[in-house]
Amino acid sequence: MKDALVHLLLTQPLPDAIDQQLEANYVVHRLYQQTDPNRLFDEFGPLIQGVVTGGAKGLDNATMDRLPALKIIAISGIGTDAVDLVHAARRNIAVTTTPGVLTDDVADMAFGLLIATLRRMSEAEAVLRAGRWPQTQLPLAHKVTGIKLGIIGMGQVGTAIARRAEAFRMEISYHSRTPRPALPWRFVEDLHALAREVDVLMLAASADDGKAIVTASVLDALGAEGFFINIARGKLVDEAALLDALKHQRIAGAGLDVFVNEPHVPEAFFTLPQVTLQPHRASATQQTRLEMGEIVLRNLAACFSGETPPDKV
Ligand code: 8YV
Repeated sequence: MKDALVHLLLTQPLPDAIDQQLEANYVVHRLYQQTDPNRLFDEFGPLIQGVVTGGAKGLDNATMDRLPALKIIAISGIGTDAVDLVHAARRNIAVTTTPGVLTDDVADMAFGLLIATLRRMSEAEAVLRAGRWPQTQLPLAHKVTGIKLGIIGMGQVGTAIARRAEAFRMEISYHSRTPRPALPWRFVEDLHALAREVDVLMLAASADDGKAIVTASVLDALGAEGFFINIARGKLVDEAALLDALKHQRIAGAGLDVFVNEPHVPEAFFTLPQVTLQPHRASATQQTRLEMGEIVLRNLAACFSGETPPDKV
């Protein structure tokens, strides 16, 4: 039964089946459909008790503070870097995520980008689609099987990527805040050393402390033969340095699902044939988004029946 007292704010669309369940149980306000968000906040801000948002979108403090009755920020995603957890805790607002269910999709996308980039698939497809195959001599690509892969971040996603890499007989090493001796892969304490020795540097770290770790000097260490793949967060990379390294062929190529200022991507990327680009799609499958949505529903239900949401961070 619809509890007319509970108002929710959605910052981005959810799968239809999830949206329908929200509609059936709550009063739903859709921020992404508003031409004048201020009106929504003025009229309903004091009533809104729950926000459903994405990992990259999160909720900024100014918006949080326009919602005085807020009890829960339910993230449909695993990243909490776009929510100020300290600020939320101070206001006694629960923050929840959707752990576990998107790991495989993100690792699959990481591999898709790796293969597409090393094999120059975007560039070759663009030639074919433009009808230029007959007159084009494409450069040879880079072999994928057996390469040296360096993974930054060895959480669930990093581990899933490494498991896939084993099937491709890659030589796997990783850098992370803490070594994980139970895992079979080689830990490298110095990120520059890791970048120097691998063919592909794969970024799979969380962005909780918000600062760029893949800097100009890390890209220089990766070098002109090295490729960079990012399925984590744009802000973990010095994007200007990445563009510069690509433009001047100081690295060989990049596969990117994430950017600093999404959904806006520096146009300079579009003209680089050695780059594969995706608009933050790593978890964007019907199956996974549905599972993520179910977890959001269970966290909201727990919160509004006075229980601790099961996926509270
Ligand atoms: C989603 C993400 O694309 O989990 C995350 O933190 O960034 C992605 O899986 C995002 O949450 C969209 O809902």
